[in-house]
Amino acid sequence: MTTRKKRALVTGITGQDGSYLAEVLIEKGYEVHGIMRRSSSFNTERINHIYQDPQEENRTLFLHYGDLNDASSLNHILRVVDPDEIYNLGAQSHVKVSFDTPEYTGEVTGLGATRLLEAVRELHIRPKIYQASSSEMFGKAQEVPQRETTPFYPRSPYGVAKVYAFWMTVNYREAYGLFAVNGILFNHESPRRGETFVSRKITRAATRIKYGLQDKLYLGNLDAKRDWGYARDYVDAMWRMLQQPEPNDYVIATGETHTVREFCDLAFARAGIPLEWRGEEHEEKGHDTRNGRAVVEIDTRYLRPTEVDVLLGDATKAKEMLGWTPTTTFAQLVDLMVDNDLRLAADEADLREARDKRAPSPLSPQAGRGQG
Ligand code: NDP
Ligand code: GDR
Repeated sequence: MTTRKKRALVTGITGQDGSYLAEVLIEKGYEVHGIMRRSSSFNTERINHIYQDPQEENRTLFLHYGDLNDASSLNHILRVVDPDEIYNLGAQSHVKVSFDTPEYTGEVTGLGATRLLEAVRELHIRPKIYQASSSEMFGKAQEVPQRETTPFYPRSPYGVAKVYAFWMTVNYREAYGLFAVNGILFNHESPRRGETFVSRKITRAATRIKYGLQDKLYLGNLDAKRDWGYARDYVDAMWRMLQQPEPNDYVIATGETHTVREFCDLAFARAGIPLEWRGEEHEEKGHDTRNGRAVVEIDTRYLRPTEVDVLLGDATKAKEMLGWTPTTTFAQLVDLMVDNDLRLAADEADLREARDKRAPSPLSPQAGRGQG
């Protein structure tokens, strides 16, 4: 008799965390099923390296079209897959964008969790469920550092939606005895981070500026402080939470906090551009000390109507109960992101040069050369 592989269902598999989690679960011998949205352009870039054709035998990765806004698709996928573990990572996850799309964010990030929990209840299946909760729930932090018992005070439609999903997860655990847990994860980054989150926006810009592909980086609040960890470490914590004998909620964080300005300092220095800050408030600029050129400026469009000024997590409970600790320091995280983006920028510069050589455009520096 062949034993069934453990089956995991991951919403948000095409995102940063989903892609790392899928890798980890496949390595552990799971059969991984991911829910992806239909998109007019490819949205599988982060999982292309583990993609397996439907024609392949002994597949370990299966993708299903579905949407957290579509309960019927969730019901159908759950019935077909019958997972042992569900990781609900799908979300409209951008805090600033949530101010522009509050209702949609509530639908996906908040009600999406309910649709999933309710589908599990209605189908009478008993998978273990992980809900991707967030340090944004602490918002205007009522205590420093923040731990599992710190009261929530969300400061954005995203944060409010996550608080709702958090309590729905607790409620389904208590009301129906589901093994449902919340991982309250602080910011975690990687070379796969979306390019509009501040960490990746900085590392992409610093490296593109280095190669002359971009002149400046425009940012919002340089004083915001975040507890930044490495996404690979954090998906391991998600898995550990579902291997426990009892469901519980855990904070996952590094216990260090740094400003956006410090992130810039390290990233630009790693890219070979030492920065010096001059000016006050919105006129503050980061100058390249080698030539005095301003390479970082503030654009008030990136400020948020209500900001989360400082986040700092205490992951003692995760350390004691899950044996989890972060393996990557802040400086190592910045370095590995910059090193990745230096390679991307170098490739982009090479491509641009080759293209300009083939067909000099009227705007390219080569245009007009050799014409007499
Ligand atoms: P990403 O934004 O990188 O990924 C979000 C994923 O959700 C993508 O796969 C996206 O699909 C998918 N998605 C968006 N809308 C829907 C929808 N309507 N139906 C189904 N799927 C949808 O986020 P991260 O990987 O960084 O984060 C994973 C989860 O963890 C999110 O819930 C986030 O809110 C939460 N979180 C993240 C933290 C972090 O620092 N990264 C910290 C704490 C919590 P597509 O690729 O098509 O856009
Ligand atoms: P955050 O991440 O809001 O913490 O949410 P983000 O990287 O967007 O912002 C971090 C801090 O940097 C400040 N900031 C800027 N942010 C962006 N995006 N762009 C800018 O130009 C900029 N300038 C300054 C922000 O104001 C903020 O203070 C992330 C998401 O992954 C959530 O889904 C997750 O729940 C939380 O982390 C924990």
